[in-house]
Amino acid sequence: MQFKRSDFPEGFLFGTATSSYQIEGHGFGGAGPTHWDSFAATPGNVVRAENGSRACDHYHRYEEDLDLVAAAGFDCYRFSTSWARVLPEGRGTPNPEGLDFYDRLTDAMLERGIKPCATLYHWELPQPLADLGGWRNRDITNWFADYAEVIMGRIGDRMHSVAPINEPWCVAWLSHFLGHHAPGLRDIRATARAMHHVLLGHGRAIEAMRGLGMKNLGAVFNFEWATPADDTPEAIRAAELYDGYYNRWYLGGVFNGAYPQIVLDGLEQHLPKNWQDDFPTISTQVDWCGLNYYTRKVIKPNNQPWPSHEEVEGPLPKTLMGWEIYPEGLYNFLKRTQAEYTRDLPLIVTENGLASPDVVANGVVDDPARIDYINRHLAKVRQAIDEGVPVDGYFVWSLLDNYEWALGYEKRFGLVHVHFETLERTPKNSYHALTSALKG
Ligand code: PNW
Repeated sequence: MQFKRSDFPEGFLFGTATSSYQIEGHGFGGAGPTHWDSFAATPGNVVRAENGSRACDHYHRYEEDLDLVAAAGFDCYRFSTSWARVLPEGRGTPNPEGLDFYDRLTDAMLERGIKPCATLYHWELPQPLADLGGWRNRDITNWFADYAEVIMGRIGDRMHSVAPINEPWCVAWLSHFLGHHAPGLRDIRATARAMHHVLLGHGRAIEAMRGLGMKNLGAVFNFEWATPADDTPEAIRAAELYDGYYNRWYLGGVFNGAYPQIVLDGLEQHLPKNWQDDFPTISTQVDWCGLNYYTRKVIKPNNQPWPSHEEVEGPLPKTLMGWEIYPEGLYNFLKRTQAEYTRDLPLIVTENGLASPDVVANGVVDDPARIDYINRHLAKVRQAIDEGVPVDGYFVWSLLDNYEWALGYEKRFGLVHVHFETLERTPKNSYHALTSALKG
């Protein structure tokens, strides 16, 4: 790595991130079924119809995995709790084994001097709630707040930070409009409702955790910088609309108590009645804002139904996901988020990383692309800090190669290679480089 810990301000936190369904293994230990199990079982949704039933078997290997987090010199570990493991029916009676697991996991972090940073929803909705309409059903906002209370009632006293929802755009748009993630819908009305309910659920969960006396509560968004394909007014407007429903909708709701008009123009008719009345809860005070950043998109208009635009291939080098590498986008978001939405609140880069073609050869995994990607993005974080943006931390996605959702186990984002038959962990060269940078 080109950077050293001492290049960043005193107290800047380095971490790495994972999520429950992507690493733990599911369907045992008293956990209930989730909509990702059923989505993955439907042919055509996921590469080779793979699911998270075994994943990295982190449920049984979490001590070894936390040893890896600690040995690299990370300050924090961003993990998620599985709603279906805590509440197998989604509501009602908690699963004691599930609560015990997160209790052990928390203590195992603290024993290693790692700060626990929790996310309550990283996408595996309990199937019984999916059957009731999931994020389309306004009742989910209450079920979610109840779940927040149950899990944080058990481990909340030991969390460094908590965010209710990982990436509201993915929960709403990717899953209800594009159909790429569970529940796999392509329905504008369902999308609009999910876009609103996911933020109301966020607000209700924050309020529930405040009720428990918790502090350092935040929100985690995923952002893609929208670049117009050319400088025609039509292309500029198309990129603005993309930016509106991808990025600004969620920031606007949570920090400014308002949705962007350019998106309302296409969606308002599908929102639930009296949606404005929910803003006091949606925009309840949070303590920090997390940004997950990977790439940008180049956008051009088309003649399809709203939003009447499409992505075109950009000219920049790409990762194995086909995502262009564009570190400037992270800088742009840090600057703009502070200026227009979060002002003095701390910003945290809660995810950044890439999929690369990593293979183990003689016990070594050489992944220079990952080292370069992290270096280039951290340089942009550094630049934003120098210009006065209060960025307090940076998390690499991900600790382990894991279940990459619709792409199954094919795409590897880990600092640590996982052999999905033997489950053997092999730290990649990026892991070793980070270790030297953090400890050196
Ligand atoms: C993030 N897209 O999600 C997630 O938080 C992780 O669970 C995931 O593994 C990581 O990025 C890498 O993909 C996204 O298709 C997943 O646009 C997919 C998309 C965006 C974000």
